[in-house]
Amino acid sequence: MKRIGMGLIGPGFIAPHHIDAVRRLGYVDVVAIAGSSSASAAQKAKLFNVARSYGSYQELIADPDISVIHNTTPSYLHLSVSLAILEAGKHVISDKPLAITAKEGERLRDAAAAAGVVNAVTFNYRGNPLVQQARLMTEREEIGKVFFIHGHYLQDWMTDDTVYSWRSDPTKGGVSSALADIGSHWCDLAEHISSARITAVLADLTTVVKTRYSAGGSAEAFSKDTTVARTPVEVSSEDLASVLVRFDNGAKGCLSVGQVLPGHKNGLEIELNGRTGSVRWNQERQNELWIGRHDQPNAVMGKDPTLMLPGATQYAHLPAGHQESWADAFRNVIGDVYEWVRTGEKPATVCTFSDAYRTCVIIEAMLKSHAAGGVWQEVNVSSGSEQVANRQEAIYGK
Ligand code: SOE
Repeated sequence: MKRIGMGLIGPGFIAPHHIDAVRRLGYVDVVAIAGSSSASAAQKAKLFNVARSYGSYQELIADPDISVIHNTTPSYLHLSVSLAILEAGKHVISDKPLAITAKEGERLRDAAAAAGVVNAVTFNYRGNPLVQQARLMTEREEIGKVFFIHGHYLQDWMTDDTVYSWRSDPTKGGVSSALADIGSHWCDLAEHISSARITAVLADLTTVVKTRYSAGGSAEAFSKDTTVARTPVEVSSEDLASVLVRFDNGAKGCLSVGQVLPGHKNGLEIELNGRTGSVRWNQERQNELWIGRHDQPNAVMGKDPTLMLPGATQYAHLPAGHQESWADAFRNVIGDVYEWVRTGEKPATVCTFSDAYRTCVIIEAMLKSHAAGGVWQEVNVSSGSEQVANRQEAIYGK
């Protein structure tokens, strides 16, 4: 198989998972890493056993051995870095959210369509085998017409007021915290599993921890360094949100999101209720899918490739009873994007810049709804040039 050269810009918290995922594919070479300085990039390159390092993203983009670039910079840099990658005609994989505003997301969607290259955003929970099982069951109407989609994404890593990273700084993480960081995952999953689109939202937001104590610099997410002097910072972004949701197929929904909820680590849960059955998936019990019935006993389906629907089985790599994990699902998402790079055919599971732009608009609608005093806010997605999924000539120079 033809080998593909990959480069990564922004070697922070999530970077090793991108590198691990591409290495597991077997046909991708991690060519180089770019960081904010030559020294930090060189140090990370050594840590990840990568031969080349660059002190600027422009140098990495210009490297002729690299054709796919992963943008794992803090959210405020997504726009400039992804635009530069697209302008160079290279394939781009961006971390979520696509951008810190819907306007920026729209620019990226349009630039990706114009470039005709592979473009994807790592809404990684799509890669879980039982998420795909739930999506396919819903598509085959195994739970009937879906009328209610609800759930939550609850975390506690920001409970302590000494947790302060770029994610709480509106100039770097955007004005939204909980909704943009994790509410976005739930919205993406709700649309992906149901194939319905969120059309309106009504949101109530709260900042529970209003003052945080910054250790300065660019602390990474989950950093708890207690050895440094700290300065107080007033926080404006929400760390708690309750949202009502309406979908274009008539379904209703509700969602709770929080980052300061003691005991909740990575509690992403989604349930779809249809007229003949229900499905529920919880990230912390990701090898199980709850299937609810009114006229039969309920069931918990374990991840088992021999029992899963065609189309979902390839996301499971181990037999029944062998637990798979966050990193395996992440690898699946990255694997699907490289499949698109390799073949020119986009797998249904890939979240494109166009899909992720929708999510930016949904999150912004939630912020607007709250700012207007808690009123229904429509999700107004601008029309743009169609996604150029198969522009083989642009990608492969045919
Ligand atoms: C931090 O809140 C975080 O790492 C998110 O950024 C991820 O997207 C989520 O998967 C887990 O939590």
